[in-house]
Amino acid sequence: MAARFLIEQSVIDEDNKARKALLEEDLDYLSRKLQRRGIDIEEVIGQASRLKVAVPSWGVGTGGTRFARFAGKGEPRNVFEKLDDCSTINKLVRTTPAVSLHIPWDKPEEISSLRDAATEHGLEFDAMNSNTFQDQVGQPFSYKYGSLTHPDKAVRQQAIEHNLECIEIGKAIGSKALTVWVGDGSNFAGQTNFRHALELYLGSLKEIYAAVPDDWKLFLEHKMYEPAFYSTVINDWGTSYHCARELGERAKCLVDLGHHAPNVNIEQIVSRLIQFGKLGGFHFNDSKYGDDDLDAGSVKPFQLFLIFNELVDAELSGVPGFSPAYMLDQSHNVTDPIESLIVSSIEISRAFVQALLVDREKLAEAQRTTDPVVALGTLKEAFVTDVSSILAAARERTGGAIDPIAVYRASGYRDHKADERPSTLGLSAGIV
Ligand code: RM4
Ligand code: MN
Ligand code: MN
Repeated sequence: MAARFLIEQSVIDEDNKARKALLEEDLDYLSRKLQRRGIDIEEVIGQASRLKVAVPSWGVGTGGTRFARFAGKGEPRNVFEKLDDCSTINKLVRTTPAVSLHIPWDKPEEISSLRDAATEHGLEFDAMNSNTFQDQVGQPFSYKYGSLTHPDKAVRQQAIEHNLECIEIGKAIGSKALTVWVGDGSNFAGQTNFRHALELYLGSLKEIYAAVPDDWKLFLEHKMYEPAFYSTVINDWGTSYHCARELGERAKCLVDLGHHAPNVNIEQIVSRLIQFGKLGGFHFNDSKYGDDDLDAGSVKPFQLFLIFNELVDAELSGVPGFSPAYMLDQSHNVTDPIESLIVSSIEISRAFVQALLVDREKLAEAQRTTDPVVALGTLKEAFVTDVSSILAAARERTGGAIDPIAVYRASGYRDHKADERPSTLGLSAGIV
């Protein structure tokens, strides 16, 4: 392979040196403020780098809408170039050491070369994602009218086999989970029978579940609508929960933040799934109207904080079996995807750290004494704390950049890639 430009550690270290003094000043100030609340800043900095979030391979390409896709410069053209980009993100933030692959988009010709590339970058593979929401070249049956819930057994079988193949690839690269999101549903009233479609789904999923290794998890991802606009088979967390229970212990529910109606109380859904032992993990993103796939924390940072408030509460209460998987799932239409993923991973860390700062005794007391003003005030006190210096320090101490975007831009990474990766992609629409 020809030499590829990658950001050297020394470049990060040099940039950090120039920013260190100001960071220390900010930390000093914040440390004194937190001390007043009985919080040790060192302890929080240590915790901050504990939370890891996986990056979706498809997120490093430029996304699009139903109308158009405006290709970016130097986009990755294959899974190896995607890994280069993912590794760049991780080098700068140090909280994204795993990549989630989508098959067949990321299907390698040789599995061993994929493993080697990941090892070279110090990356691991997170959940595998199957794709039965579009047809693949040379595939005998079409998914136009459904895949795992298609009325024709032959179509369902083809979709089941695709999922089994994803598991096989995953086993070979050290993945430990399969995420199944199906676009199956209907566009018109009467087009499908709701009960029958769900029965078919469960029948197909049982076959997939049987192939899921003992130390794996099977994530069921619900989504209210799109591409089916009238009804979707796995439309909400309740349906997802029912199916996960039917399937067994290894089956869990995955919450993609964009897959709910606007204004839905997602933090309460998260709490319910935790309580029922079925919270598998997340696809983080943000949205205004639907599955917008905008950057995490860009529209509703308070909601993201409230979700992490539930997660930290569950962890501190020692809920048995609580170990959700964290992943980003975004589509970057107007930004440099690497920058969006950097910023989003930082927003995830920010929400987590803010949630760590909640005075839980005070909150519990406010709940006992029925005092909503103090209850909300306690959450707000944590939410409005500017923890940027904690996040920067956590990055710097683990080898990342105090200012990742500045280092990334100064490195000229994107221009190097524009030279190295002449575009091979034609005109296309499509969300990813
Ligand atoms: C879906 C869903 C899935 C993702 C695809 C690309 O809306 O979020 O997780 O794999 O998009
Ligand atoms: Mn998703
Ligand atoms: Mn989605």
